Amino acid sequence: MSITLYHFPQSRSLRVAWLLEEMGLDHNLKTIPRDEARQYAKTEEYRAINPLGKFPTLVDGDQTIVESVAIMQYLMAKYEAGSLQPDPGSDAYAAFLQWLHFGESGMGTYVVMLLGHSFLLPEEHRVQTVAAWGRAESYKCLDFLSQGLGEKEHLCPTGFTAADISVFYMLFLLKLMRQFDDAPGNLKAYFDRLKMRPAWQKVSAIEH
Ligand SMILES: N[C@@H](CCC(=O)N[C@@H](CS)C(=O)NCC(=O)O)C(=O)O
Repeated sequence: MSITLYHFPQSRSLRVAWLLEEMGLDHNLKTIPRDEARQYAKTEEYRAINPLGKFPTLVDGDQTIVESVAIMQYLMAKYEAGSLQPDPGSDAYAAFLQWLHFGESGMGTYVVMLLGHSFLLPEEHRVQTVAAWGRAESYKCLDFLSQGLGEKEHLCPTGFTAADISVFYMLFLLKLMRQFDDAPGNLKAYFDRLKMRPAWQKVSAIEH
């Protein structure tokens, strides 16, 4: 069985690319350069794989799956996840699932609101109050994360897990937007620690 990840730089496919590296799973990375991604997403070839035209998409043999966090759960359930997820029967698993999903479901909406109304939309379609709302809600999420992290090195008491990968991506987006400077100190230190992981350094350097 061969695994192919459709990836474009700086997108949520980074989560999956990072996890694949941490798991040491053989895979093909089909990287679409950033300035070609929107065009490629509209092609018949890609629409046949992912009718939404979004990234990431993972193809694993006969399985095709979208949604970055769902793909992460799928990979960890199917292959050897090691310490990247706590034992489903353990106390740490609840915290793990919470943070794994919080990275996308809890936080994604607000960060994307800020991103859309500050950068992505054409200027004439940007609404300042929506951007401000996105920023305020994103910062509430950062406070919640900061409390959850406390003095720990990682979100789960068991150490580095896929939940850190999920959440890190949202911090990365805020950082790209230069909206991370006012984040709580423990989160800034957490971000700086995670970005030193060799697997992140490898996947974040991929441009095409
Ligand atoms: N919730 C989805 C979001 C997927 C998504 O919106 N991906 C963005 C990149 S981060 C995308 O493909 N954007 C291209 C577009 O909307 O044209 C996930 O986590 O995979």
